Amino acid sequence: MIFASKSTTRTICTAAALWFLTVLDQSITVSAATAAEWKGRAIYQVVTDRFYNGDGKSSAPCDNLSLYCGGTFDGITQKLDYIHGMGFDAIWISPVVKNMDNGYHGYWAQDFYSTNPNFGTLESLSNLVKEAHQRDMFVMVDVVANHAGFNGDFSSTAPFNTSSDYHSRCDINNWNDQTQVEQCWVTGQLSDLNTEDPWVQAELGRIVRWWVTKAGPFDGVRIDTVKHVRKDFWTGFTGAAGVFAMGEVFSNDAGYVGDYQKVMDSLHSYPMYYQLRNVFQQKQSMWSISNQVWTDKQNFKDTTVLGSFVENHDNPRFLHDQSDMSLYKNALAYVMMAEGIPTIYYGAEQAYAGGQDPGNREPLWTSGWSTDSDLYKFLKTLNTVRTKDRFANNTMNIHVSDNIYTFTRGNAFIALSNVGSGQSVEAISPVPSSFKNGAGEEASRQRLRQQ
Ligand SMILES: *[C@@H]1O[C@H](CO)[C@@H](O)[C@H](O)[C@H]1NC(C)=O
Ligand SMILES: *[C@@H]1O[C@H](CO)[C@@H](O)[C@H](O)[C@H]1NC(C)=O
Ligand SMILES: CC(=O)N[C@H]1CO[C@H](CO)[C@@H](O)[C@@H]1O
Ligand SMILES: [Ca+2]
Repeated sequence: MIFASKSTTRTICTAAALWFLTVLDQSITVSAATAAEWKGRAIYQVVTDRFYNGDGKSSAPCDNLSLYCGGTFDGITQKLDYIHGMGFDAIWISPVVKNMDNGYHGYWAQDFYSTNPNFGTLESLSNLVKEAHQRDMFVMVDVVANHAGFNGDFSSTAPFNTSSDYHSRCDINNWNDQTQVEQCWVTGQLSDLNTEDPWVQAELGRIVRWWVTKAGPFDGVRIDTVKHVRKDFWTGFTGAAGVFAMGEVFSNDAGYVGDYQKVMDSLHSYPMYYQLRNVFQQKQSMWSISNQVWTDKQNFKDTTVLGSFVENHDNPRFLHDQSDMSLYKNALAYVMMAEGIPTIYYGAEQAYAGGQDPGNREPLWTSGWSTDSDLYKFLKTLNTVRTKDRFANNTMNIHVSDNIYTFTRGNAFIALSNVGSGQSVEAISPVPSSFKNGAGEEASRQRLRQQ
């Protein structure tokens, strides 16, 4: 039982991690965490600049969400117990490299080997990882290999400082043309790295290796803009990272997204995200979820390690588009209890409701950090159930109808509805007899076949 207790010593699996141990604090338990070790964890997604400024001025609002608001690595460290107290055992933080002006989100790299001074020093970053590990929490760092900052300011970008390190500037006009998607510039502005060039490829591998081992050691990487780089690049890149990798392929097409699981461990569950929005925001039939479960199984190598979510930094928050708290809780319960690695966006626990980026990147310090809020307690309860059943990774549909979705996860029985507050649904108690024999599962397969 590798997750048995905080004091459990995890296996040291790579030479690099071993090297790290000899150089730094011998007492830290480190590992190049694998997919198997991430499976069963739940991630809390932090936008570093918006989480906690750590300087005591915790009530200062942020005047302009397009500029730096003041969050730091030390701020996250100071609030780790707030996250851990909700039951999360992993965090995902923003890219840590030095950015061009106003790159508060981290996706506009200027120096791939320097720490973003707005967030703190390499030392404060290492301290954050160390403190997380002491709480048996994993840390996933966001990394970008597709592009540097914008508008082709090559000479001031390190180490990619010549125009031959980049693709020629062009707009993505035809999203069905994969070569354009890979070699033209995202938004027409982000300097697109020439990932066809062997030196650029090798250097990007050295960079991710450097951060994972030196600044962390991080337990995983989250990879940005995956579909904008040729697929075969990622095998070498994730190999160099040497840890669990979860990538962003922004698409609702399970066939398209699933193909990328050939070159990395995991992807954000974007196809299911769209269905969760349809079902819990628009009240479409629960069959949309059930069908997506099976579609995903046909298109992904391993659906159990996909990062499931209903909100992130790139989309309006759930409560912005649908303010019914009951629907939100049902959506969150699906993310937390169904197959996959739950990924909950910071601020969910305080019922944040921001709209399009950057409206959805509100500072958390204005919330007052209540651990008594309805949703903080709700997420904590779900994490308690999830952790108790950590190894029971089998999920089975029991009963699906337009308004009800029930499934089992190990010994837990979960019933969700999409009717919203104050509405009633058809009776489903007592628990259907099919709970034991999986008849519901077979019925949902048949229903799918008929469509
Ligand atoms: C916020 O900052 C952005 C980026 O500098 C700027 O374009 C915008 O005008 C600012 N908004 C306000 C309200 O000052
Ligand atoms: C470009 O970067 C390389 C290191 O990758 C460095 O040796 C060289 O001096 C840089 N050139 C300029 C013009 O900054
Ligand atoms: C309890 C349980 O069902 N565990 C299963 C989790 O998944 C692995 C393979 O993915 C199975 O081998 C376990 O039996
Ligand atoms: Ca590209």
